[in-house]
Amino acid sequence: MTTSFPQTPEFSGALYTPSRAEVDVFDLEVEGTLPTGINGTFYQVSPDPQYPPMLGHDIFFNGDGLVSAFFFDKGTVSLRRRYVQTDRLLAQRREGRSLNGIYRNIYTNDPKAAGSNTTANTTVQAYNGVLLAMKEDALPYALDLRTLETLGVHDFGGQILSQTFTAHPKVDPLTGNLLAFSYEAKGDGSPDLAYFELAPDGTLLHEIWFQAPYAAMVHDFAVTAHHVVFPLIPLTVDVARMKDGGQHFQWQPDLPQLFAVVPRQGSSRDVRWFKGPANGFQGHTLNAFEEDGLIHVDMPVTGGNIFYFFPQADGFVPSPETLSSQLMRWTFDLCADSDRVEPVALNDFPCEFPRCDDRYIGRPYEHGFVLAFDPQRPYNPANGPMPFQFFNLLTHINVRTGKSESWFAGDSECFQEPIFVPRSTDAGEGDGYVIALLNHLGNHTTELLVLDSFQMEAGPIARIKLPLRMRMSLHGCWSQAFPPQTRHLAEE
Ligand code: V55
Ligand code: FE
Repeated sequence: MTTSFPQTPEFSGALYTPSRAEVDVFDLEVEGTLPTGINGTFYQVSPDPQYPPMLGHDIFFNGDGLVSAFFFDKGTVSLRRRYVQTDRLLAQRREGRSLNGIYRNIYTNDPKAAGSNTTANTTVQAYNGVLLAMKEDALPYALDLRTLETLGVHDFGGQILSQTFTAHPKVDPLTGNLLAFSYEAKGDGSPDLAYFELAPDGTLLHEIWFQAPYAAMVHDFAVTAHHVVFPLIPLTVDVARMKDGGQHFQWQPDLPQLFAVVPRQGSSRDVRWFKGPANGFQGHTLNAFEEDGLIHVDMPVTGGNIFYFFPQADGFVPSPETLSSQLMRWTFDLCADSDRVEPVALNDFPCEFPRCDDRYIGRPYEHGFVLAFDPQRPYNPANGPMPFQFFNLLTHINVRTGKSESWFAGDSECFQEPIFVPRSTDAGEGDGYVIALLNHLGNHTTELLVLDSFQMEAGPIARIKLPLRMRMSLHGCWSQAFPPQTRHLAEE
């Protein structure tokens, strides 16, 4: 190609310069001791644009989904990276350029763009023998768990009739069921939501369709033993604005943080709406559970619009220094008459990208793992302005005691979302390893770190060196869907 990426913060620097690298690296270099008991695959996905943006600028969330698989096998790790071969990617490759305009606005696309706008760039989840690559604007793509070959759009055997599907599904640890939802489920701007519960063998067990008071982003959700909770972020959708070339989402500072609480086995008649404070941004779910008739949902909440690329109507976006996401607990009482909820703080430092011990999803729990930011720690100004989503701490937080333990990686280092891997199948909650990518802003390198979950301050027990820089990513999963892990790369 003869065009180049713009030198904007979204496309430059150690975190955001596109990588575009589809690679196989057999037996990565490991520094330290990688426990031989870690066997399985860490899958994750990053938006990583195939081509420079058609309009000369773009946002991070609009990049093509590039999936990475780290295969852990008895003290060794190998890496495979492949793009999701979406219709959108294939159309671009045919034409040799980007064909898509602004994020989730098909009215700004080139006529040659694929009919489907999705990039499958937000998370990957192993389910029923395939790896699902997901973005909340469309149905998932299925990939082969081993080769990462794209198998095609996954409509769950025709059972899912929604146009969209969340990038934050959860697996119920008690049943293995996949719990998922759709918003804008009947297309751009539709206020329709749908909840889906699917058995491990792919059978749709139950679905609930209902409507929100208005179309708005529902990025993540929360599940408990008997309920699901849908946070409506005050980022609303307006198709007329989109047709005028405007953004899909607009921040509404006066709208409350809404929540729909729905019984998992219920119907649209059972939906209860709750209202939180205005001008707040509900972040990713750490975990949720019910106890003594109350439903608790734990998530970072930001006092304002953290998505600077989706401004409010008058164009205002708060400056990053004024925003801080704090871990909060929302408690819903279905017996109370009030529809008001006020969050209670669980910690006193900024954090996001929370993960729990997946074996405790939806159950009473205490251990969380988050990326955190300590503004008191040194930051090396030679790295330029602090990038979007800069996290200098990897932190274990006990939400019951409020105690936390962190590791600071250095003045030029940024973590990506961690995953938790239990030490053994019968290890207690939170007892195991925290695995996270670390980007070195100084020399543009990336490592995959392994920490002991209960000894965070001791730092990594193993550093897996990568021969390429990995772009900032979003989400992923730990899966033991197939053995063996590493050796197959050599056998192909
Ligand atoms: C998010 C990310 C997205 C998206 C919508 O992190 C929300 C939130 C990577 O794409 O499309
Ligand atoms: Fe997310």
